[in-house]
Amino acid sequence: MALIPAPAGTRLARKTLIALTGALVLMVSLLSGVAGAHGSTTDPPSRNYGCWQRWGSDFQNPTMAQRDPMCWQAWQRDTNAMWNWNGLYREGVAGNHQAAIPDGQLCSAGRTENGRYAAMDVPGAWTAATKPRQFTLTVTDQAKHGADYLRVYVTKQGFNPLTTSPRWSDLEQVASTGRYAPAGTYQVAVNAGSRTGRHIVYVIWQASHSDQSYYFCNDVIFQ
Ligand SMILES: [Cu+2]
Repeated sequence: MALIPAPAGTRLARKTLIALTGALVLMVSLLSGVAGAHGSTTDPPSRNYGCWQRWGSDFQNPTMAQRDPMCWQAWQRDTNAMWNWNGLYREGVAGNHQAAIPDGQLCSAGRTENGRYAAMDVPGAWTAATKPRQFTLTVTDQAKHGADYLRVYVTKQGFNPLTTSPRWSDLEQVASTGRYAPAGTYQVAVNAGSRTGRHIVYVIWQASHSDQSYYFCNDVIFQ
């Protein structure tokens, strides 16, 4: 009896089940690895967080190429940047952010992690959050690192995020905070002045547990 081969359909089903189980184990380990660590701007969403939030459960959907093309190119370039949306940081910068990050590479934190986040530097029609010119920005800290400070910059009026990856000189600082005790979220009031239209809000989160500095590009459209 044991020598009678299983019908082809059964064998296929068994192979599929094994493949699915393997994929599920991989997903669970990736997601649980992400869950306890680091953080990002979540409102407005950073490029890295927004692409994971919108497409993490549907990242192979080819309609992303039309509906959210900058996320599509990011997912195509390095899925690890998306699964690790909360790991966009550098270590040991000692507060010299401008020295550590070259112009044109602000959104990838100077191609940190061997360029894992390089797709964040590509200019284009990133999905942008509509915001009033005075709004509250939220950084989510899953790891409860705390913050020595948050610094918030906005691109100067006239800067075009559709065609240009920002330089430091394209930014104006609009907020700078003191320390935050470790918590799940940190908020800061932002006043973007008289700006209108599409802008990049750039955030530096200096974590307190060690010299770990996070850098986020957040696309907004001011009403
Ligand atoms: Cu961390």
